Amino acid sequence: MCRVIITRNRSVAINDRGALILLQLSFMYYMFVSFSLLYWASTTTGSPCDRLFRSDVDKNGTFTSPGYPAAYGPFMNCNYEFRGHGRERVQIIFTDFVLHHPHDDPSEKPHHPWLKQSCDGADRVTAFISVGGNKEKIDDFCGSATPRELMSNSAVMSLHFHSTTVSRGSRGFKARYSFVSNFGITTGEQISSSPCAFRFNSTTSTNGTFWSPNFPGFYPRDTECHYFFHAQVGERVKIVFSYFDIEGMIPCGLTSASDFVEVSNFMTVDRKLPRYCGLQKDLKMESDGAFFRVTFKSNDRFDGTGFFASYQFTPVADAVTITRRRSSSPASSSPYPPGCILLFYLLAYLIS
Ligand SMILES: [Ca+2]
Repeated sequence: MCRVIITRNRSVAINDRGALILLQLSFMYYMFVSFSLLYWASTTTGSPCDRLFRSDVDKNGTFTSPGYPAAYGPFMNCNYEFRGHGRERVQIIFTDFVLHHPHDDPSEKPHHPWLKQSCDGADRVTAFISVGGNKEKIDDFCGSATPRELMSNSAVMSLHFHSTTVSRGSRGFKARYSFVSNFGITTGEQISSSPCAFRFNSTTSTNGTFWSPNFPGFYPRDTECHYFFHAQVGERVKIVFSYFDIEGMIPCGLTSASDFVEVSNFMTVDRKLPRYCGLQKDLKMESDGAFFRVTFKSNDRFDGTGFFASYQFTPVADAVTITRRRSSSPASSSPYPPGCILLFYLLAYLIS
């Protein structure tokens, strides 16, 4: 009886051991498959044409589509990642751009430069930025129209190149990248203590030009730049916007979800002066005194191509100056000739 029990126990023990080994083998197989899948996933989500550009390695350089200027292959998916740091922005300037488009018929291309060809079903480059930690698409670019300059809203940006089944010999694209801290604005003196501010002094130059970030490309989102103009005593600041394309609608602020340009005679808001947005032609303004401020601000959606403006420090109007000179001169303020005045004083002396 006891033997039977022992046998049964042994039998149970042997069965348990077999099950345990089977379980271990199953677990090992599961782990092997899992690791294999993970390895496969890690090796297949990347692509041989992926590129990573870091500002601590190179501040600028060039990159191209695979095989450029020869034709690129079909079914390509290439990621180009750009990683800067601090207040650096990524600026992309395409120098050549010829991608295959299934509707590459000139009659189907938009005639107006503001209109874009649809990229549906076409080889394309898609630009992404980071908004609140999430990857957000800016736009698609396709066909043979060279895209405008691009600029990120932070220190990171990425491009994705996708090709369809047939490239038909299109040579692809070539572009230049830069990690910039000046927002593409090269005039004035950049104020290092501010994220984006530039100072223009009359003592340095009496006239010049300034423009929005990344002009003539689309300005970056979530960006605020200040332009401070300091004239000398007796001077005023004249501003002329020769190009103005700021996405938005009146009243050009938060209520209309608009980007805007604000001008002010003060560091604070100037209640006498409106904010500007939309398309404007030959927009002109003049300061009341020796200080003027222009501020550009964009929000986190939709883009425009910004503005290009000229500034000039000019003396206060000549007529005012002449009036001041006359009023300060006793001889010129008298209605009588100098000789008459002398005679008057002489007669007064003799009579007394
Ligand atoms: Ca906007």
